[in-house]
Amino acid sequence: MAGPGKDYNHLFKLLIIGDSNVGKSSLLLRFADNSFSGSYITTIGVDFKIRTVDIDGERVKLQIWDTAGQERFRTITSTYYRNTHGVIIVYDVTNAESFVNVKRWLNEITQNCDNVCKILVGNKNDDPSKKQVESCDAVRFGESVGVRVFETSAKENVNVEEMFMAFTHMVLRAKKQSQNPNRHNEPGGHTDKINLQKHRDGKKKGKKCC
Ligand SMILES: Nc1nc2c(ncn2[C@@H]2O[C@H](COP(=O)(O)OP(=O)(O)O)[C@@H](O)[C@H]2O)c(=O)[nH]1
Ligand SMILES: [Mg+2]
Repeated sequence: MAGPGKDYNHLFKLLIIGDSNVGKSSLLLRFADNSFSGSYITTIGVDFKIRTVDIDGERVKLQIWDTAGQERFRTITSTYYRNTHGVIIVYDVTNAESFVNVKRWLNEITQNCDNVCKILVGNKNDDPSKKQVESCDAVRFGESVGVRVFETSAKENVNVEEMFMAFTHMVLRAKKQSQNPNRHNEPGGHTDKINLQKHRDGKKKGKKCC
């Protein structure tokens, strides 16, 4: 139950980062638009939206921040990262360069946050003929840096809800583990599963990997 005067049990600040044009704002709109109270903060040039979700009977209020174009300069002011619980790093599966640049974003997170949850999201996964970043390469990279990978399409609403919910679970688990470190051996650590988009048409891809 939420405490008196509070409509939530947990409040998490999440960030969405990644190269320009990979679909960060589209992912946020897709996730938050059906039930949100949105704000646009012109003074600091950053946007955030709120969505509250239920996780195992607890109300988790997500304050999800989106950059307002500063990512074009490949760096974001360090105040943006302050008090962040989780960072969503987005690349575009149809743009190999945006995947290469994930390393830079990971470095920036390391420089600005200690102990933050991370998730890697390959967006625009809706046109196989344009795909430049193979799922297996993303998974291999994700495993090498200990970050779970999701492939999504904000355009076709594929895996977006699943990604945000799985990430919220991870952030909540991390909070509980930090409050009770003896529980750190519980199953379900952050590298245990890789969730990629299911092939909706049931067809197998020609290339086998992983
Ligand atoms: N095909 C496709 N296009 C997308 C998807 N998500 C975003 N876009 C398009 O990519 C462009 C950039 O999206 P935007 O959300 O502004 O990217 P941002 O700069 O990372 O915030 C826009 O033209 C979107 O319509 C997607 O899942 N699939
Ligand atoms: Mg944007």
